[in-house]
Amino acid sequence: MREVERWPALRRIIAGANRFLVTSHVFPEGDAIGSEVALAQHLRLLGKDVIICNDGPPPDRYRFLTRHHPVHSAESAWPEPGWIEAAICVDVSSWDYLGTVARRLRAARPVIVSIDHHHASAGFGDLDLIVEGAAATGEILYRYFVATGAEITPGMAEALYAAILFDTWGFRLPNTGNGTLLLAAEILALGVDHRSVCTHIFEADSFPKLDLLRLALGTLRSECEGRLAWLVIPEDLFLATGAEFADGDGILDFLLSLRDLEICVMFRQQGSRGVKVTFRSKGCHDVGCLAEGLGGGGRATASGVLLPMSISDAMDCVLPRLHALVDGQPADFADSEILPRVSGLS
Ligand SMILES: [Mn+2]
Repeated sequence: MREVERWPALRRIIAGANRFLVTSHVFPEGDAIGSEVALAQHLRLLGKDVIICNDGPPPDRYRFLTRHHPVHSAESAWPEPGWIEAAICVDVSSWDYLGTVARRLRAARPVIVSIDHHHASAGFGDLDLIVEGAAATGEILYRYFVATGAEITPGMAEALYAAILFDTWGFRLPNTGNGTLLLAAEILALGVDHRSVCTHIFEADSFPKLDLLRLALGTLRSECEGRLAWLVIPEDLFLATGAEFADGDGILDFLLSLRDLEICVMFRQQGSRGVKVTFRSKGCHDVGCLAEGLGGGGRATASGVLLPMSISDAMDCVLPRLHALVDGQPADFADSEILPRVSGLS
């Protein structure tokens, strides 16, 4: 079913409930938080009560968005039993990527909607609005607001613009198309300061994050005549720099500047939970399918998986698959036999 045909269904669900939980994936970033905040403001304009709760708290750099509507961790602000009538999950359509929110949502049993642009293989909510061609979930929301004649305040526009700017990494990634730029121009015209959003998203790094980048680049290796590159962030690099796990976000994108590179990957220790493996492709290989085969998920050009093992085991597991992908050989790995269902996102 095309997206426009599902919009009346979304509108009906919104009209039929008064108390909404809005949520997104673990480690929420620009598209997740921007989409949540824009949707929450839309629901507030309709007179609904809204709480935004994620697995964990939002990174500080998104304060310019959370001033429009607060974004909480589930632990600090999960509503009382019976409060949630409908839950709208943005930028996620899988129980695995909801973290602790999944267990709480399953217990609350509200009507569940997902609005997402990631590849989704199975039905997730009561209504799944998956638009894989969209550059960001913020783009889907913008199209919904326009199609339904909803008011878009400057605050909503800023949140939607931040979502699209983040997921295209400043309109640089392969998901950026003619339509993305036209739509971004429309959103800017609603009163968004482009430079201000860029500053918050791309120019808000701490010194420990840059220090982490310096040490992480020391582990950089290139294989397959430069078509594959990878780096590693073990726990001791976090300890040496004082950087947090989330400070590793974006480090992999620096590798995209390498000439001849087709795929890059980062192995990042996530405490006792295992190793977060993150993939980027310049577009000629589908790293979304690769991550899905490992139990994770994402898009063709940006994906990830959390592997519950050591960094060296994760490298032994992942690098041969990448060699096969880059060399164009059909993969013959018995994915499901080695790996339990685990979570991860780009
Ligand atoms: Mn997204």
